[in-house]
Amino acid sequence: MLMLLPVLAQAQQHVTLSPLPQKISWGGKAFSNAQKFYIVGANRADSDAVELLAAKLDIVGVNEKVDAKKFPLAKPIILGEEDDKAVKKFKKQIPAKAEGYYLQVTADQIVVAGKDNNGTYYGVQSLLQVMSKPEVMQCEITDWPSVSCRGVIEGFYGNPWSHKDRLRQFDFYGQNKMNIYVYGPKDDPYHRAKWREPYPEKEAALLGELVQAAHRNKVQFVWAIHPGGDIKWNKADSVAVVEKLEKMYALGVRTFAVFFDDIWGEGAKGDKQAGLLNYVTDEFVRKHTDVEPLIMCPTQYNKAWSGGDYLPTLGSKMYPEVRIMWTGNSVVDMIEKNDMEWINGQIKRKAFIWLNYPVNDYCQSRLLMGKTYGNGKDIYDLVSGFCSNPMEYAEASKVSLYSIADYTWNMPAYDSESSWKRSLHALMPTSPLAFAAFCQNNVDLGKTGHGLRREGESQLFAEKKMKPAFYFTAMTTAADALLADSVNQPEMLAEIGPWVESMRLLGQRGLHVLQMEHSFNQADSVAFVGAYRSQKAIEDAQKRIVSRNFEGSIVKAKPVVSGDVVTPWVNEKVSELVKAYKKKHTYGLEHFPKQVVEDGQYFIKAGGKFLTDVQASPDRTGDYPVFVAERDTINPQRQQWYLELIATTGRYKITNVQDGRYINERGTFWKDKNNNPYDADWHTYILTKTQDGKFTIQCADRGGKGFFNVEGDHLVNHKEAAVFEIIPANK
Ligand code: LTM
Repeated sequence: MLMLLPVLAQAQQHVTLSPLPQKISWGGKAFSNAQKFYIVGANRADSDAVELLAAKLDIVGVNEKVDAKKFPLAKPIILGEEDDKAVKKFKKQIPAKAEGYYLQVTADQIVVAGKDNNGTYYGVQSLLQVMSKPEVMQCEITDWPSVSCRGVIEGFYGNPWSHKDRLRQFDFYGQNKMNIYVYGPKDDPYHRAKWREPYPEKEAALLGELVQAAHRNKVQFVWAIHPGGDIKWNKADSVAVVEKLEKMYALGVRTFAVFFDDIWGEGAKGDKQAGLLNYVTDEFVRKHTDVEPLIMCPTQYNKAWSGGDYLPTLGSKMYPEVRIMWTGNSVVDMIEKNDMEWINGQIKRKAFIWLNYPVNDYCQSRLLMGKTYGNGKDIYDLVSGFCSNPMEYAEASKVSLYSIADYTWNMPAYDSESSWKRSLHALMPTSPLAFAAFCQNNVDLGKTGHGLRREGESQLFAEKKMKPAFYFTAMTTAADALLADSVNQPEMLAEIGPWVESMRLLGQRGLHVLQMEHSFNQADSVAFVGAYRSQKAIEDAQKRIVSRNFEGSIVKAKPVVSGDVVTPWVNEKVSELVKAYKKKHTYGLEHFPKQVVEDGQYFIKAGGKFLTDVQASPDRTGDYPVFVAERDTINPQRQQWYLELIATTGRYKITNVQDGRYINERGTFWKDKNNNPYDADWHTYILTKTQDGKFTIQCADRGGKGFFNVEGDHLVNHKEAAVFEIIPANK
């Protein structure tokens, strides 16, 4: 038995394994990693584990056969599963948990003894990590997973991952002990829109290849069908589902899922869905001896959307072995113990978590590269599986997936901060610090309908722990380092490249804005205008960046970096400086966005009536300004609007003077007063003066190119423009 020195162990431990093992202790140096080995037990042990060892270590013999004369110093790796002869002596040390393993590294030998095949394979994966440094330390590990199904659901809208993306993912899952991958990209037509049709031959062959690659990495490949959009609840369609699954079975798939998310109408009926799942279980799953129980995604897949007897119907009518997916209290949510208890009670089984993070299909301009935090560390006994729905950027998603692997393997020990830091080193070993700087600036989603926010974006800047000049320089330096590293990390850089470039430009722009400030303070108008123009040119270049080219019509994202911290800071600084400059100087005014009306308070009139903020709804949410014939003499400010030119866009923001609410692109006020995000892309307008001195008001950028028009007594967004009088309020 190893002599373990727990205190010294910390100092000597050169490797932090990931996912963190359940029990690990370290001893002194065992040998160098240039060591040669032979495998004892290779003929019975898990063949993927044997192959992995052969591929990664210097194996000079298998099944004890080693030329002792030629390799007198070769050491044995004793390998096998619980009942194999080779590991018999270590049976007691093997944890009594599925996928568990015992690993021992001493100066004389290595033992990898798995509870089952996956266990042996995971033991080898841990061994490879232990051996990743030149000096290999003695150690003893007893390990098993917290959650039985740990992995990824490719379930997003947008560009499905490529074949190569997926192959790289499976290797990554194997290395990180994730054992399930659910195939359900919304934009694969044969998954959803054309669910009845078989895959064309070429695509079928590729899928077959994927299944094998997944299995080699001990990853169950789950193929999901999404028939709910147009299913008829009749025999023909039930048979069509089974026929399609049989085709996927022929390609090697052994676990299947049926999805009913994001549908309504006929397809959304709980009793019919339960009937179909039972039919497929009877007619397909149970007719094969090697098919796992089904997984289903319900239509009411989160608490906010639940109601009626839908979930209890699934719970009582669907065979208990069918696993039911669940995204939490809302579509995008982190999962806690109480939530699990609630849903498990409804469906009378342990829910299978579909975590909508780091998916970014609803906030495509952002990459979600921050810490993965917020899920309870006490839910491992309450879930039947835990899968993360990632971004369409497969490599970039690995920052979070690395932590999902860590979390699901050893939940009680999970630490989001340290896991995140380890992921940066693992994924960008040649430039971890630059990658950390990049990830720190790509954390938050901004305001979205789903409401999830992620904290810590550009923290050093936000908390003023670093001066802006240093911060901007650090951004450009980190971006340069990463772009230069595209040789080492081509796949990652191909995905994040546009954001890296955008970060580089943002840093540069920030430096020019500081130059503007300096020139303003020095009253150097030539330098001020020069710096303004430079930052503007950089901003324009930044706006031209789009994410990688995709085939077909699927949206390309316009990268946004530090969208809630550094970018708004820079924009506001430009506006503020230009405003101040215009008050004092006349030089170079033609370079700034055209001032169609001076910033100030105005009446806005159409057809002789005054646009008025009547505060129609008692809690002041969801209402809209209306045109009123009379001047409001009691609350005159309700009819006064503050028009302000945004120097970075040349568009105007229109805010009510009485209560500060701004008009959004629909001509209304934001519907939730507590969630009233101003966004210059949506909520600003181009004012154009007509020949008779009136104005048209056009929505701009993401708000579409429509104009404000008048319908009844209120504003509407229309392709035809109405003309408005914009009259200074002091007249
Ligand atoms: O979450 C589920 C069950 N379905 C869809 C996903 O396909 C999508 O990726 C996420 C995030 O937008 N939201 C969904 O509703």
